[in-house]
Amino acid sequence: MPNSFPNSMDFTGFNAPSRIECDIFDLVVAGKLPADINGSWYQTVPDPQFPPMLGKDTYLSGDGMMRLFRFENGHVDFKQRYIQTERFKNERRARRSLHGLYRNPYTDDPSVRGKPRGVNNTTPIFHGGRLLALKEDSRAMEVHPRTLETLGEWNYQGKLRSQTMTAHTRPDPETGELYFFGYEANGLATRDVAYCVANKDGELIREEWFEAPYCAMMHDFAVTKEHAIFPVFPTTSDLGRLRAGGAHWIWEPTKDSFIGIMPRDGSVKDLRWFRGPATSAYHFMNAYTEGTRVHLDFGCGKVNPFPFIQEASGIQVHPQDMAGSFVRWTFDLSKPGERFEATVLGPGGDMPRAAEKDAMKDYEIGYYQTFDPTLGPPLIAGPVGAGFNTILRLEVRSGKLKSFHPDGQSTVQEHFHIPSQTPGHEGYLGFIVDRHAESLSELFILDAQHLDKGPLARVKVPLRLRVGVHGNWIPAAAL
Ligand code: V55
Ligand code: FE
Repeated sequence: MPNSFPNSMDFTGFNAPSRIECDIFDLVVAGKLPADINGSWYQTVPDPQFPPMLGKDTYLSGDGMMRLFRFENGHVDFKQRYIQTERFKNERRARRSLHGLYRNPYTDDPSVRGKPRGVNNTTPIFHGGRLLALKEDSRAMEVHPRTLETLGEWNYQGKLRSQTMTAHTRPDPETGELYFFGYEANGLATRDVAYCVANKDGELIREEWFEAPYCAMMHDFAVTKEHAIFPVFPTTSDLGRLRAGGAHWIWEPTKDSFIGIMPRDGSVKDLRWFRGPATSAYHFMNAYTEGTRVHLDFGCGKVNPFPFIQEASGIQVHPQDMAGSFVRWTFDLSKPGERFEATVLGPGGDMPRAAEKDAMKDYEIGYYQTFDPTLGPPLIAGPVGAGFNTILRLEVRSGKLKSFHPDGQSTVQEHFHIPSQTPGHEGYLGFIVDRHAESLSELFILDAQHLDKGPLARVKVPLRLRVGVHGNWIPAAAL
């Protein structure tokens, strides 16, 4: 194969394709891994096996790779395997890419017309005894949790009607249910959204459809003990544009943002839409209901941050002008009208995560990431181009912040929270550190409460691990 991966930020630095499937037994660990860390961290990575057919593409299109760090009694084993989607297998047979623009099948090679084009590269979840690899444009793929062998599409035993399933599902830690949705549920650029619930055994017990105000990139949603919250920010699609071979998404700031809220056990007929000016967000930290008020915490940006979407929209925005701040939006269901309140909780950022036990309820602590320009120039990592270099611990009520950053020549991949077995202990944070100077990776483990004190252990990986997207920690007892 000729090396014709483009020189763009999507394929260089820590975004350079890796294409390595491997096993490494017993990684070298510096420092001491706490004895109560036993379980598996799965992470999904877009990793294109071939250079883009059209000469350029986004990081988001890469073939899904599943990564596994398995922690056992102070030892860590590593495994990485491609997810064998139809698309992956078709391209492997042809020894080249057969797909065109991100989420536009009208730009594909005629040999794959009408065939599935999902890459399942965004989030691994473990629910109902199954490990699933998710991406918002298609159904889940099931992967064997030990061998990482691909087992096939998972469509809830043929019950799921939605053509898509979000990469951001919301498990209720108390009931074991999985809340999720699918947008473009009825096909490309449709406004249909499917709201779904699977019970703790992984059976689909509910699927109800509604129409969003317009077709938007609904990347995440939020659920409280009482409500489901659907965000609609103006990154929009259009079937005519897709048919003409254009971009799936453009940023359309003349449109308002909408937030739909319904009782989570009620009906989509009860959805109430709140409304504000154009904003952009990808991920929600948490949400909870307090009496008649619903709180939603997240990093709120001013404009869609992805360069390929900005380019399709004819704009170019400097990273400093996109960040916005970390906010709490509060919706008062006892008041009429479309308005809501916004409070600033911290500096702008993304990749927010709270401990799983705190999901859906009033909570004290969350962790998210930011880019601190004083640490050094931006380094190429992830879909926005510049990777985050700092992890923040936010005390939500007081706004108190603690932070950790590796050094000026490293970026951090999304962190995950590991619960501790010791009562009252806040648990640990783990994340991959991209060492740009050495082109190697390490997995850091920190005490979550004292993350400013630095790593307890550093798991050395003798490879450059291409920047992944999301991951989830599964305790050994759950597997
Ligand atoms: C995101 C990631 C995706 C995608 C859409 O981080 C949005 C946001 C890795 O794929 O397809
Ligand atoms: Fe995401």
